[in-house]
Formats: sequence, structure tokens, C-alpha cells
Amino acid sequence: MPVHFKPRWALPERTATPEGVFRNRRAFLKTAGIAAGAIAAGPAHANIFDRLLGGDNVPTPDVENDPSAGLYPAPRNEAYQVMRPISDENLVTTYNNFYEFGSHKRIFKAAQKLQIRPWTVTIDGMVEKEQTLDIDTLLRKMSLEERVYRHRCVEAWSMVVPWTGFPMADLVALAKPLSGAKYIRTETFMEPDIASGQRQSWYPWPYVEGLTMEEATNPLAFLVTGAYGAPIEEQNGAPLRMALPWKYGFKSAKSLVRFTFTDERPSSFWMDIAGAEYGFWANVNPEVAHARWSQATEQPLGSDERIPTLLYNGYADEVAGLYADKEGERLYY
Ligand SMILES: Nc1nc2c(c(=O)[nH]1)N[C@H]1C(S)=C(S)[C@@H](COP(=O)(O)O)O[C@H]1N2
Ligand SMILES: [Mo]
Repeated sequence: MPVHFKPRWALPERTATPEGVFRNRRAFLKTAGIAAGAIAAGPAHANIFDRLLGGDNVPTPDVENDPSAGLYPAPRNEAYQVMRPISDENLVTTYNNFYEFGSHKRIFKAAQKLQIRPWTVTIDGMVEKEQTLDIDTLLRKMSLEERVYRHRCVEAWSMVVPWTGFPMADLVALAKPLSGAKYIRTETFMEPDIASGQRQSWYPWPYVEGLTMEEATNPLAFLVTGAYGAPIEEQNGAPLRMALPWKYGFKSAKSLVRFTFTDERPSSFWMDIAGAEYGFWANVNPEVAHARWSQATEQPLGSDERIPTLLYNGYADEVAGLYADKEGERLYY
């Protein structure tokens, strides 16, 4: 595992981490033969998120059929910690944004239809040699690690998740970009037969996102393949998604099939829908309001209390330098 800096927001100890709790949950559920939703979330979670969730059971993860299951749990990179409790896995896997399966939060059941094997990832555009890799071949080439990251949705809810994955910089190294490449454009799968949202033709499918090469090679930019010590579930973006924790959540695109290296700044799904409200940079900033609501505070999943939102979502020391020369740009939405 690479040696990393110890950021200011890192905790000296695992105080924020309910050590061992999430790691064992799935194994326990499997042995006990009960659905995750049958476990009461407890009085601490009797809040709006539970009310939104209603009574449906959470599907038990299909871990035994996943060829990558043996890669988990991966060693935790202690440099990436968060001074907030890890969000309840039940909430993270049942309260989602994934417009391919519907424009509401309750898509986890519909998302089970996504076939995550076989799955290929294409690397093309301004690279030495275009390549298409099977996801399990890609996983074998990468060294997986666990990182606890904050996630701040532009809608002002937030979560703290132990993701497993590898630095996006490692994918860039594998891609061998040409010197003229300035941006990476990512593309999500396109399968209207199984993803009902993609049959709503007024949306500009597929879901496209983009970032600069400097952003992609910043140590914080992470490609996620797992969560809570197991392969990531369909509703959270299996088998491969981004985690760009200093940006609003919509930049962290799910279920990726293509990375295109280019010298042109890509447009994105949300820019095409409402460019005045959702831009290319979309860095978290509590002082810059969304067109329709304040971004000053956020509501953590599973909590009744709002907390202050932090500049770059708490990662300013790591990423502010990326934007020092971009004064005139719309950096924060
Ligand atoms: N392909 C795709 N990626 C996506 C989205 C989406 O609708 N489609 N929603 C984004 C938004 S707005 C957020 S907040 C996060 C939500 O991730 P989660 O459901 O794992 O919490 O995914 C992001 N990635
Ligand atoms: Mo979001």
C-alpha cells in the first residue's frame, strides 16, 4: 500500500469507526438466513430517513456469486479517516440516487436487475493504446484498499462510507495517456431494457461525467469497487464507480463502462439537463448557494441534526491547490 500523508482531518485513532461492526454484518446475515432489513435500526435512526425507507426489506447481498468476493475486506488505509460516525449500511444501500433506475431515492430493488458480470471497461481516446478490460482482470491489476470518505450530495444530505477501491491515478497509469490529454470523460452503462429510467428519453443518457487529469491523479480521487468490506452493491454503482469526496455527489458517477482521455472539457449529464445549476467543477462550498437552496448545512443519513458543510467537504488541504489558477471559473456548482 502506498505511503500517504496524514491529513488534518484524520483522527489519530479509530474513534469514529465502529470497528468490526460492519465487517461482520453480512457474514452474520448470511449465517442467520435473514434479510438485512429485518434488523431494527434502533432508536437513534428513528428519523426522516427511516420514514422514507418504509417497511421493505433490504436484499441480502449476493456475495457468494461474486467472483471478486475473495478480495474483501481489503486493508484499510489509515490516512483516510473522517471525524464523523460511519453511516448505517442499511441506509447507504437503500437511500440512493441512481436516475437510471428512477428519479427517486428508492431504487435499490430495481437496481438488482443490473447484470454486473460479465462487465467490461473501455479505456480510449488520447491514450497510447486503446484497451477493453474485463472487470475482474482490471481488479487483479489493482491493489485494493479501504478508505473512509465523506460524501455530500448537492441535495444537502451526506454520508460517511468505508469504500474499497484503488486510486484513480492507478487507472490513469494503466491507460498511458498521451501528453495532450487534459480531461477524462466517464460513461455509465446504457441498458434501457433493464434500467427503466433510461427509457425516459428526455434525459441525455448515458450518464456522463468528467474531470481534469490533475483532479483524476490527485490522491483523493478514488475508483470504488466495494463498500463495508464487501463488493459494492448494484444500487451504489457496482461494479465500478468514482468517489470524488470534495465534489458534490453527482460527480461520483456509478457503474462505469468507459474512460475517454481527451483534450476537450466534457459536458455532463447534469450540465446538459440544467447547466445553470450544475456545472463542470461542482466543488463543495457552504458559502455558494445552489440556485434553489442554501448549501451551508447538510443532513447526515440517519441523523436528525443538520451539521455545517465544510469547504471542499473537509478536503481543502488536499485539493484547494487544484483550483488556485482558476479564478474566473464557476468552481462551486
Ligand atoms: N450513473 C449515475 N451515477 C450517479 C448518479 C446517477 O443518477 N447515475 N447519482 C449521483 C448522485 S446525485 C449521488 S448523490 C450519488 C449517490 O450515491 P449513492 O446512491 O451510492 O449514495 O451517486 C451519483 N452517481
Ligand atoms: Mo447527489
